[in-house]
Amino acid sequence: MTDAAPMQTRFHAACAVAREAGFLAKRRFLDRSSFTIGFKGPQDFITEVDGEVERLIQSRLIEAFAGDGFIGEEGAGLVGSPGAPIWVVDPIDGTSNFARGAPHWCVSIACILGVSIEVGVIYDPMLDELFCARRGAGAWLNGAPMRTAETADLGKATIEVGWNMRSGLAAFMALLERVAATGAGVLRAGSGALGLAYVAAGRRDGYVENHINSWDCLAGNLLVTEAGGYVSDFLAGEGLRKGNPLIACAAGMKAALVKAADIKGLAL
Ligand code: LIP
Repeated sequence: MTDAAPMQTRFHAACAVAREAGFLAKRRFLDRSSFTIGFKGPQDFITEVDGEVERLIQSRLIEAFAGDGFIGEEGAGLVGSPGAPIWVVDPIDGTSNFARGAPHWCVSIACILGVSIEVGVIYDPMLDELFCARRGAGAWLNGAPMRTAETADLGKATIEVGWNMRSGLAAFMALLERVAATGAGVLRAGSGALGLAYVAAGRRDGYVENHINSWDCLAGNLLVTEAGGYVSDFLAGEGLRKGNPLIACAAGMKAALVKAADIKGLAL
């Protein structure tokens, strides 16, 4: 298929590829002897499955959309034609959960055009839940429309605070304390992409992190905005290549959560 394919075609292709990739990852997940566990850094888990799934996703999407660019968490990179869409992919988000046998991980596929997220697809094969969105066309969970929660009081909210070793323990603990001090329920579940999908589905009220990478969050960011929520300007500056801080939440949470989280370097 040429690069003239409209975004709607890319949306449907991304949904199909996310399912195929999720089925492969689930087979490996259930056969615990089919992979080994390594570390890219402190608490930064990696298995052979991450690369296997990423290569599958890249081959399917670039075969269908020759000329598109590709950025994968595990290193798959392809420079596309000038001005072409770029696929931004985390083959397994929640790798620490995947590695330890905890069924809270997903496949995350986004497609951007310039600084506009056009397609976002997150598939959780363990629950067979496909979260998807196309810019301007709404957000869907297994074919049903998604809306973020109506919560407007942090004291009644549930907020996920993402954790990674990139920002340091002190910054994480300070962010966690600021959010918890509002009376919100706080948790860290180990998959930023699923955390964002849950905000879009109204299961949680917000997701905050001092630093998150583009492949972890671009699909989820579109889900949240298309479900009526707020997302900070993640692609500002070097967000695509270097990551950025992130706040994503139900619309009624925005002012209070941005104030309470007080994340340095956040682009509103
Ligand atoms: C995940 C990210 C997130 C972080 C998680 C985990 P990965 O990425 O989505 O930034 O909070 O702990 O690191 O490494 O599982 O693909």
